[in-house]
Amino acid sequence: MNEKAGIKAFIESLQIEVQNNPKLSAVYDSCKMALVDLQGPLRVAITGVIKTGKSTLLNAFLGRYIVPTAVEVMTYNVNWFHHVKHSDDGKEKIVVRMLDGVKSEYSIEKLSEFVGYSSTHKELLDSVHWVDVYLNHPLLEVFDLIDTPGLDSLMGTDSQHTRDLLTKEENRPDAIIYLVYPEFKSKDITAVADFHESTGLISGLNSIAALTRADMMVQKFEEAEEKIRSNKERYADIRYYFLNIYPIAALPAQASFMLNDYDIELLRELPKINNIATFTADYNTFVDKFDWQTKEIRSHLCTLLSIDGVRLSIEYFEQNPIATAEAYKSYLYDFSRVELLKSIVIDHFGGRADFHKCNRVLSRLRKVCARTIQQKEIGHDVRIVIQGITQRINQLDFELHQHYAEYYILNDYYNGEDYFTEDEWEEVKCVLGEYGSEDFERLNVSKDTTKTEIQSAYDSLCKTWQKRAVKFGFIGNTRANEVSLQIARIIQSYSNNL
Ligand SMILES: Nc1nc2c(ncn2[C@@H]2O[C@H](COP(=O)(O)OP(=O)(O)OP(=O)(O)O)[C@@H](O)[C@H]2O)c(=O)[nH]1
Ligand SMILES: [Mg+2]
Repeated sequence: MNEKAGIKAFIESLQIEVQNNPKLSAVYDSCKMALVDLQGPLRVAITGVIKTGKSTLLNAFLGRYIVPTAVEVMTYNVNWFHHVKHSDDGKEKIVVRMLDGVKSEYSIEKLSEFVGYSSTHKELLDSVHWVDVYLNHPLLEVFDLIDTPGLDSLMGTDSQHTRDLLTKEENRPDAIIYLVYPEFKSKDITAVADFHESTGLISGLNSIAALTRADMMVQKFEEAEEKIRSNKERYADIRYYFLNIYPIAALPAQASFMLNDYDIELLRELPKINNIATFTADYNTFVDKFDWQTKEIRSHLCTLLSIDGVRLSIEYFEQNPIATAEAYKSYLYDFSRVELLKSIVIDHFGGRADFHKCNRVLSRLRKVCARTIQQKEIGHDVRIVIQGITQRINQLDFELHQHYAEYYILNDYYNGEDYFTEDEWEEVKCVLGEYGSEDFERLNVSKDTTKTEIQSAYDSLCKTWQKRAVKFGFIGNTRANEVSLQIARIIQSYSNNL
């Protein structure tokens, strides 16, 4: 039986054991919630301060314009995306959940009415708790995706809704993608630290950051990467919060499925116009002062691409005047690096879904037991029962630690443990899969390395860690000694499984 199945079986039997004891009703409720959680997909929230491009990235991930986006503050309520197979009638739809508990269903097209900000129906928006969206998309088979209002929104109760929703036990996401633009600022650090405190959630194990809108930077991705480097130096805490920070440009990815053939033919014409660089100097010049097509068309192109994307397209058609529309769309999509982020998210979160879920379920159950045992009125017999349950939880937790030893080692890194040097930690992160779980990625060697070479690299790395274990043992650093031995064992298991 695997870990998840073992935990599920334990919770099922516990639920039966406590169901008729009113003093253990909280444990019963926690079991019920745990069983739902264990079989549901991992929940990934896209979060960050306002206007970082959260909704645009969500649309880009789904390859469909579903969540409204805008230059002004837009997302007012949480949109929770589920695969259509979880909808009660198997159909695509939205289910609006009001704060008073009432639920109503609408077609997907109505989504913006319930989540997009509008001063005219603010009262309605304020009475929405969140919106469930059921959609037919393969990515949603792996994760639920949650689009959130900006964490620092000043427009009313929306930020509070986000915090309440995301920090409540039953709704808490398992992982987050944190977006920043144009770089990390102290308010991001505050928002992340705050979120971490209320959920205990953010660590590199389940959080990834992305620096967005790289297309708007003069030097594009080069500049974004430089910003990431200097941000990591300036805010040392970033290393504990996130696996890494990846630069992206979600708007060109969204444009790749929003632009129609007519739009593309117009863009192809632009490089032929004299002094085009002057007319595309900024948004206002392009939309208000450029005598080409209509103002509506110019503004439409800027909405889909932004002025930076228009310039990018001019450059592309200058170099590829007869490229097909498909080739141009692929260019936009590849440029965005959204696919790379998506594959990192799938690999990093998807591969660890069971671990995150088991961990969450056990820690929540343990908390409920701890709360219950403190109640004076429960009596001696119930106290003994809870002690027994806690012992079983501890045993399962111990087995989880054995089975997922690598994640607990990585957790030490993200918790700032310094029993290894920075270089040793980098080696640990790499071999334990933080930069990809293929053998060549774990060993940081080229993709075409042969199986024999991989084997011998694993064996030699295993020996290195055994030697380090001896060294740490010799100097009396027991934790480093113990973890080094664990690492050597894990590497040995990779080698054995080749
Ligand atoms: N140039 C460029 N613009 C972008 C990019 N991503 C988003 N935008 C633009 O930035 C604005 C905000 O994007 P949204 O996706 O609505 O941002 P958000 O974080 O969801 O905003 P709120 O929900 O209001 O907090 C829109 O005008 C987008 O078109 C990008 O990668 N490049
Ligand atoms: Mg939004």
